[in-house]
Amino acid sequence: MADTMAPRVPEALLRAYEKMWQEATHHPFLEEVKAGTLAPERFARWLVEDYHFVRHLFKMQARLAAAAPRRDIDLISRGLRALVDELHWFERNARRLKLDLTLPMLPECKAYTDFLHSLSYEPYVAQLVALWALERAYLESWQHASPAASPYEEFARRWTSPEFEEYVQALEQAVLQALEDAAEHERAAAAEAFYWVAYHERRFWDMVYYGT
Ligand code: MP5
Repeated sequence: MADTMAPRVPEALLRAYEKMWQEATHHPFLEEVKAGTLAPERFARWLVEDYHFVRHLFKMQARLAAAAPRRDIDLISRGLRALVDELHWFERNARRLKLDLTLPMLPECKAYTDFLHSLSYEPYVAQLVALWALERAYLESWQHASPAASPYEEFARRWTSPEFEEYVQALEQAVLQALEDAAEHERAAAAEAFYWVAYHERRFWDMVYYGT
């Protein structure tokens, strides 16, 4: 990013890192969810690691709420509330499938959540871009897994519902506004945050599919 201008709109971020984005949102894991052929132990690994991810995302997003300008507070707090419900949802599913949520995170999940926490040292716009990017990655990924076959339908529906799509679009609008207001060095930090989200999303699928 040093000798070029950093992207000013969300679409330009997606274009600038097109190949990485493609890799972050297409994976054998998702193809097998769609076909209903995914091995239960791979699915179980995803569920446990994603639970840890969401626990840490809550903390990251709480800091984002603290840094948010007035215009973004309704949106960010709506997202926070949804994360609390989602933690309960993961816990219910883990109980049903008899999965242990107390095990330590796998290293790739730890690296991703450490990255999320490191964003507290970055400008607000970089934190917001990371949140939008990781939500959009899940929207696109699960769209590729849809319609999912049994027993995975409910999981794919969670991240492909009209409400979730609308949330991702609202985040994209907030990103647009924040990038417009940002200085060039802040836009560069935002582009870097986008890059790392795409990187970690891909590693996350590899981890749950292939193991660590
Ligand atoms: C999300 C997630 C989406 N649950 N896990 C990963 C690895 N990336 C993105 O976040 P949310 O809050 O579940 O929509």
